Amino acid sequence: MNAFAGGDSPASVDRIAEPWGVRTPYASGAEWPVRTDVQLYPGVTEEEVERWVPAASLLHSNGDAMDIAVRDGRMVGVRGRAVDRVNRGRLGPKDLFGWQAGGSADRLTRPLVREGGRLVECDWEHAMGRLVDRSKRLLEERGPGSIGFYTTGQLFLEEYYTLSVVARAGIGTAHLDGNTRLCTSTAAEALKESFGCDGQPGSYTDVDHADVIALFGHNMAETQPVLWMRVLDRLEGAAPPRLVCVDPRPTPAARRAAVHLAPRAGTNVALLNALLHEIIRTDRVDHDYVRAHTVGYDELAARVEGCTPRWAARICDVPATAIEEAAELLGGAERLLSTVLQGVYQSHQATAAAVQVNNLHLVRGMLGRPGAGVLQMNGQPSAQNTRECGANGDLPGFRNWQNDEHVADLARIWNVTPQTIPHHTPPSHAMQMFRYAEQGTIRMLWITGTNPAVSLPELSRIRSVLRQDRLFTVVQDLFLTETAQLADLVLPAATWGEKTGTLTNADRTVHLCDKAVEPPGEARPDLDIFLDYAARMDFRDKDGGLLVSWKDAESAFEAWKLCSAGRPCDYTGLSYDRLREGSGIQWPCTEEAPDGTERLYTDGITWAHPDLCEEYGKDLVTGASVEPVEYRSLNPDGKAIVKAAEYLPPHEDTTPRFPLQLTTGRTLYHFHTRTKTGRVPRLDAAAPELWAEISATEATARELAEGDLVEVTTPRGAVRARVRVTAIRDGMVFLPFHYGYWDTPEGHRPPDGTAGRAANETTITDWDPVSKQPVFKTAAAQVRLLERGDGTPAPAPTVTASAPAPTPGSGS
Ligand SMILES: Nc1nc2c(c(=O)[nH]1)N[C@H]1C(S)=C(S)[C@@H](COP(=O)(O)OP(=O)(O)OC[C@H]3O[C@@H](n4cnc5c(=O)[nH]c(N)nc54)[C@H](O)[C@@H]3O)O[C@H]1N2
Ligand SMILES: Nc1nc2c(c(=O)[nH]1)N[C@H]1C(S)=C(S)[C@@H](COP(=O)(O)OP(=O)(O)OC[C@H]3O[C@@H](n4cnc5c(=O)[nH]c(N)nc54)[C@H](O)[C@@H]3O)O[C@H]1N2
Ligand SMILES: [Mo]
Repeated sequence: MNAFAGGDSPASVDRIAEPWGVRTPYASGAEWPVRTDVQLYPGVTEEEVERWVPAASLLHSNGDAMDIAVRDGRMVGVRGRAVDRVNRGRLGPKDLFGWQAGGSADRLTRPLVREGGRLVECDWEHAMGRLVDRSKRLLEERGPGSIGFYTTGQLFLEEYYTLSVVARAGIGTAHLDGNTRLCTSTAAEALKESFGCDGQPGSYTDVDHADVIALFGHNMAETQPVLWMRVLDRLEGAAPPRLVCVDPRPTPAARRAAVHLAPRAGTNVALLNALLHEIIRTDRVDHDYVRAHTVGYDELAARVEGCTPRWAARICDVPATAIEEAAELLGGAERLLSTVLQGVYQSHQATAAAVQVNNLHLVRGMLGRPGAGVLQMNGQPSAQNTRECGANGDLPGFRNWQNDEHVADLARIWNVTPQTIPHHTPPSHAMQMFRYAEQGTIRMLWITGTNPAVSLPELSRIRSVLRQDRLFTVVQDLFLTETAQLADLVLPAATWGEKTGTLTNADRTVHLCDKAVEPPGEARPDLDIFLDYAARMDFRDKDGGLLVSWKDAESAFEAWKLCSAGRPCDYTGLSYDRLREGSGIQWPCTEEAPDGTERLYTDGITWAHPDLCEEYGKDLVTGASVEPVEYRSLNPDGKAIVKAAEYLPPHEDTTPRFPLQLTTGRTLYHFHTRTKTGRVPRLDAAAPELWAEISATEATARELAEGDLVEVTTPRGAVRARVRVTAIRDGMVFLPFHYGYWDTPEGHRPPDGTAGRAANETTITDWDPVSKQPVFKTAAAQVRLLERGDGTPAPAPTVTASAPAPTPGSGS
């Protein structure tokens, strides 16, 4: 299947067995030392590489810069870029090996169209003809609201911006969203709620300075391994930081933490309210900062007054003393860095909890200086760009759809009338778009760079939505994924290394990825496909000129710069040439700040003013929008908003029939639905099959042992998996969500209703009322034995959160 059965280049350690590599310790405030990681195709030496082509990782949001090694027109390896601010040469296991997926023999090389029930090859002329015919017919018969676009966090900025113009001003539909809805819509929402606008306040260099680092629902070691290397190097150096880790699983960070809190899933708000209670009770509040830069503090103080550690201990099922210890660390920190990810964003009360982390920083005045920062993390490599460009439902440039002046400004840039841009209702979110498709309002759904038949909740429902005859489903991907198999039209895309474009990581660092090799067969860059579509649809501006006037990635980037000018994500000081100079550069980057901007809010809050803000905010419990007048009277001077929230119990709680909390997530070696990492032999072998994690207590109670085959069932469906006994909290079962069906024999696919192997067969159709992010982390499940194991351990990694539980008496 794949030409690369690749081993490691001899000089380096085995980065599958030792994922974080060797330590380069450094002291607080010092510069993180360089360590250059290289992985070349076996037998190829660095001298034999013909060209090194600049890129950054496309398998997570850390933005690790690297150069792609090319020989004889093929990728033969990667090397971390030593001069880059993000990784200083380091790469994680997925980056060291993941590039091999592009060369897979089963890449899509020609468009496919459904004829008589089967997908058959066709040429581009025919494929684009079908797409354009269907679009025009729907526009005529049913209007723009019958067309929806569901995109991703894995294309390039230039592609999102083009798609955004096409969908908003070309088609004129409100139905444009990304899978970023499943990923970081809560990050964006939490930033809007607290600071009036999206945009990461902190910087990765805060790791170099922090004295306390708190991780909230973030398995950093596995999901941003290079950022974790930075933390590890601090832990080994002088004046190391102390870690607080909030995660029900024994993640590598939990094992290194001064305080590890392992709460019941879905109770983050209770825990955070208790932490805030303690900080206020012990008066660790920066009153000057609160007075100068915030509104809403008194409501917060009143809200958390009764939220004692004892109160939270009962809800979260963690010792009250541990909550006090954590509060002591957070309250005593001089330079506090917090990171937040899916254990918050995909859990119950997602936005409410993420906002409480912002509150922690606001009340302690921990923002805008070295080491004091909050990282509302991203997940996907270019999720930040999906948001900036408005391919996530918002308007490009973090413009406010409820502010007529913002809409008029965008209309001016696009040279269309403001009425062309849908802005009279809130932009549709992905879960709603699938509902519209289910009900028949949306009749064409163009899916780019995402695999919803594995990644959305309640898969039997998603399959039936996508299978409908009346819905014209277009899938643009590299492979014949589970989703592509249900499509009416499949467009073969080029990817990373085969096309040019930029992407922006979680700390606002922009990198350029240059084209290194030719795409296979007739596969085309996503940008070319969108441009071709715009040309064939003949989208025009209000004076009859071309709506989309750019021709390639660089001219698309230049067009975006104009759209970003004067907004928080200002790119006007950047260019492709500048991005080829060495390190990535953080936005805003302007004439006044030509080297970019390390931290936001160094001098107060800048984008929360009623005239500037991206959103007026929402009720944290109901999600109801705050009216513009209300916002104006609450926050006339544009300060940060300290927003309190009360704890509410999770929607789906355990019952005698479904006694365990089900949570789902990731492992170090795989990316999402494994379309890339599952095709790379060394990554595949590191975690080849689904497993289910439970604690020793739960295993004993059910007479289960490591390696037994079980069925994990919820009211939606079931999966079969081997048991891994770990130090996960009692009362819980964890499933990685990576395992779909593309590489299983036909007979192993789940006819709906029977057990499969995709975790989302079991998850619930439910979302956070504020960010509309699906709840993948809290459901109730039952685990029962299907077949005894033969003593072979579960196919789960052993150096990660999935490590086998220490056996009693082993002393570890
Ligand atoms: N190896 C790898 N890296 C990746 C990815 C990948 O697929 N594989 N994907 C990228 C993407 S798109 C994303 S979004 C990120 C996600 O990165 P993370 O958010 O770090 O990963 P997850 O495994 O989804 O969830 C993190 C942790 O949340 C915990 N958790 C579950 N429920 C709760 C809860 O109620 N409260 C708390 N406090 N914690 C809880 C879980 O135990 C889990 O360890 O990773 C990115 N990086
Ligand atoms: N149960 C559960 N479900 C989850 C999560 C969870 O923690 N638990 N996490 C959620 C999160 S955070 C995320 S981000 C989603 C991820 O879910 P998806 O986005 O659906 O997963 P991927 O496998 O990354 O799918 C990306 C697709 O894009 C294709 N692709 C890659 N590069 C390109 C390109 O350049 N062009 C085009 N056109 N296609 C390309 C890949 O082949 C792949 O099919 O899953 C979500 N679902
Ligand atoms: Mo994600």
